[in-house]
Amino acid sequence: MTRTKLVLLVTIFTILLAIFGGLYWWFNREEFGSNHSPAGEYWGLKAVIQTEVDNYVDNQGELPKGAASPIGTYNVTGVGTCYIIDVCQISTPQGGIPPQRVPDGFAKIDGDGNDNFDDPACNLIPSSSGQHYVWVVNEEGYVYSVCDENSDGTIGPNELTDGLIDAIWP
Ligand SMILES: [Ca+2]
Ligand SMILES: [Ca+2]
Repeated sequence: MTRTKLVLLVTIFTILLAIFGGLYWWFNREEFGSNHSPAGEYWGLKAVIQTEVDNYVDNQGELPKGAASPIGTYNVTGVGTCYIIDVCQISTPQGGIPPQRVPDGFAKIDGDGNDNFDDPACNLIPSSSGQHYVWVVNEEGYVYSVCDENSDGTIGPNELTDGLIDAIWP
């Protein structure tokens, strides 16, 4: 085999490798991006909130349920009374959720005492309108959510269930 033929062979082999690598990536890109599924986003955010709640409890010795007084409560099905989490208290100074950049998945509900933005001392706003979840914490510090499943702007009696509801996100 001449040197030219060898170089040609190696070049062709390299190009084929690149093509198959590209195809492999193309057909597996959904799998690689699975964290962007509703379930991936929901559980990812829940884990972040749980970490920030844990940090807050460690640092402050109390639940992040409002600066001056508790924002409000929801009675989560199968869990019991939970406090609405103050999004500002899990945003600073611990820093897991950057100030002014609340991620998707935090709902703002008309009226007082019913969502994560309702602490009068908190000036954060949701990432956009039409979000579905309000995040709460029970007395033991475990994070749960309730969901405005029917998008009517309230958390009704049938919407007090923890977890990703009907793949609704955010
Ligand atoms: Ca509200
Ligand atoms: Ca509702």
